[in-house]
Amino acid sequence: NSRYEFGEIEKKWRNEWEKNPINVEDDKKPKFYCLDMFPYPSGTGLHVGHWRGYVLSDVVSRYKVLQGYQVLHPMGWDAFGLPAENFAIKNNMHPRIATANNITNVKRQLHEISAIYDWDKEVDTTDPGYYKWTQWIFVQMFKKGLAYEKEMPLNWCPSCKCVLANEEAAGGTCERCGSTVTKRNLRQWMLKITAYADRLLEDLQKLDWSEKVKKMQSDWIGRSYGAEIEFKVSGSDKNISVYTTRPDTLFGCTFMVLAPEYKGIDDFIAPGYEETVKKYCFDASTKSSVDRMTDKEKTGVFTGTYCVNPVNGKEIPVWVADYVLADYGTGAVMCVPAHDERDFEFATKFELPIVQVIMPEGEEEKPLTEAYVGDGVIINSGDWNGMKAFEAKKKVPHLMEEKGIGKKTVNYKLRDWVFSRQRYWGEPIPIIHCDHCGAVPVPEDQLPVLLPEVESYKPTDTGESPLAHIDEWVNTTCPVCGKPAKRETNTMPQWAGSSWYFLRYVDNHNDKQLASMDALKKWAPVDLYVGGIEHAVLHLLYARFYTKFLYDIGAVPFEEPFQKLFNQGMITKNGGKMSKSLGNVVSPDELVEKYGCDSLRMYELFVGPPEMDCDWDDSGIDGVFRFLNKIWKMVYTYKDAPVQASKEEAFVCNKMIADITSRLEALTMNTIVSGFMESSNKFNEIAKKQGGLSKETLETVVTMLAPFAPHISEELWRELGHEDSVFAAGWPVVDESKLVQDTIEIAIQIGGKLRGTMEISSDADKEAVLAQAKETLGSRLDGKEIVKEIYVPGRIVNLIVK
Ligand code: ANZ
Ligand code: ZN
Repeated sequence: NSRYEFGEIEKKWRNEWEKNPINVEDDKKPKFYCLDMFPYPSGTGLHVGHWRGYVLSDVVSRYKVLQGYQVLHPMGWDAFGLPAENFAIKNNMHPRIATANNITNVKRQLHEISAIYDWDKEVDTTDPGYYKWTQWIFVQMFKKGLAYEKEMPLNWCPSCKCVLANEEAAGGTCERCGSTVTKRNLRQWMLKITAYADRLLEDLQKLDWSEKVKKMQSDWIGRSYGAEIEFKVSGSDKNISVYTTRPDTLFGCTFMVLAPEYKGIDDFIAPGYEETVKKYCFDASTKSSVDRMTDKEKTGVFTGTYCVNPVNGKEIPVWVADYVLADYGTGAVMCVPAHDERDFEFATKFELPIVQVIMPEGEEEKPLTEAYVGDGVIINSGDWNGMKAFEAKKKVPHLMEEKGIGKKTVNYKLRDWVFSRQRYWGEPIPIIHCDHCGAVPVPEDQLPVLLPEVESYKPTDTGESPLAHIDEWVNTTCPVCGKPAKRETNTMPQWAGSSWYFLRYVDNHNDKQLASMDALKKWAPVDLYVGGIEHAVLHLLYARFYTKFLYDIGAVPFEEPFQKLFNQGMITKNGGKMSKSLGNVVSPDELVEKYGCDSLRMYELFVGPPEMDCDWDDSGIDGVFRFLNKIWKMVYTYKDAPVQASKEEAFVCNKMIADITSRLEALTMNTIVSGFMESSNKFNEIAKKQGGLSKETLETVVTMLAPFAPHISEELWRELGHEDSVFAAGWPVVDESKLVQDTIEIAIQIGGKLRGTMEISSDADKEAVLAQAKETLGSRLDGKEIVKEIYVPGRIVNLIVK
């Protein structure tokens, strides 16, 4: 059969690989753990954008198999969460059933991609055998004091009726439904991720991740060094402590601002100011924190109180303004309008004094039209005058410490993780509330706490989950004292299950441990993690936190889960996101039907640099399809009458091995597809010249194509006379000697006088030799006109000039 019947071929080999897997566990081989971010099994299935990452990781997995690795390439389902629950509420279908249907469909699609997933390793976060361990981890955190309860004003989505983590409320709107987020006071479970802030920051250095993602994480953690300085309140024995990263500007502090929620603010409101200040504070509480920080016009009110700048004894007014946040630093700011943009705006609006204390070196003092935030020398600061600002920054905190009015401090932007949700479709938090014993963890031998059946999945307006209505589930006995007690009715956020799933794959059937040490040591950590950049701060930070915690309690033998991270760009349609609501989703199903899985796989890689966003255009797949047809024809044309490889053929073939291997290592997949296209054109030219191709060349092309287009490669490999799979062939290795082209040395003369020498390929023609000779001479030819060019083949170039 000499026609490329992709449909038949793909079906045949997929069946064969299912019977005889190409990737088998074999501890004599080195391991490679290649992980995809597992999908949420949505009702719409996968689109070509999802496939981009899955194809890339599958290509790497197959490449590693060819290189002789045992590869772990698992897949699973991040299946708790809101969409299934919202669907359940709308259609009154149990989320478990809707989720199971979706999984079936997405799994079918994944089969069609022919990724070498080991389905025996599948995990599903909603499976009790899985979430038992999600709950177990929570209990361990509780025992170590890392899970705790707190009453706090939280981001509340009035439409999802649910608390949101800061990460889910970025921009002041709900990440899922877009509603404006408000604040509400509720009891919550928190995870103390801040206890790991330093390690999460410092260990970033050890990781082979893009600088972009590392920076996003370090900005999110936001460690800054500064000082806390005490200001005495005039006419009172109280102090107000401020956090500043610029203690060098202390002489320029001309007023102070407190956050509206500042604890004990009432003590600092002078008689007659109560009404205006309290009204201002109330209004601020209804604004989102993002609005507060980004509002153009600064607002604020004077409290009537003054405090004393500790370095110059001057009295400065205390204001309240909502651009200062209560939960950062101390909630109070020493304002230096000359050197801070927000303070400058505020001082300008309310006509507060502006005193410059840092001056760019060598300049004269003149009135400021904006805050000067640069470096310089200290002025207007008593004893400190003449010091460099950066030196003062280091010295002042010590000075403050000596005088007993301050100390060096570190601050973080990172906050503890709000870990409870008032929803049904999540892992129950394994805690029992007892009037006598307080919050008690469910004993480990009673895990998992199963998610009970409910009548209605709707969350309630009281801020409780639907579980709160199931009396027979809620009422239980205290595991410590045996008296009546109540179960916690909050569930965990969707991030819980995805924070450790990569650990479970290595030993997913284990019912004694989340995974055995042996299995973890054998496979983990992950060698390559592929997924979208939208997870840069949420999932990827949580997963690192969980892993570090599990390392600390001896459950996991390493501290960082993902050695190398690759973030693929998004696939867009006419520049916009693909989404069901926009009706522009390209499903892989029809393309597979029309061109085959191999063409679609290669086209997914060909669309552009894999780390960049790319616009999808169906028509481009045709070119890839034609390329595969050409390969098919090339093999069929030359396979039965192989010739000895010429020097040129061997050169092109080894160059291809070298280029494609290095591009694969660098994951520049799009250039590989074009590289294949180029080499195959060259091979066809060479074949015409010499009347055929060598068997080595044909085998090399087919083997190297196998990770990308596995089915056609397997078929052609057998056509080349092999009994076993192409994936057992071994990855081709470059023969460096074939890459050395013979060169000769040629003398270059001007007017018969030796002016240099050059190396050039022995088969270069006269034209090429003369061109390189002129290039070598370079400026020596400036202003000269060449009147005659003489070439003594293989020996001398002589240029006669005027
Ligand atoms: C005086 C000063 C002078 C400041 C100057 C800056 C520039 P980072 O680097 O992000 O940590 N600040 C402190 N607590 C705050 C709060 N709760 N809400 C809003 N702003 C607050 O920022 C630290 C700086 O942000 C601190 O240093 C403080 O202003 C302000 F020329 O103190 B600075
Ligand atoms: Zn008790």
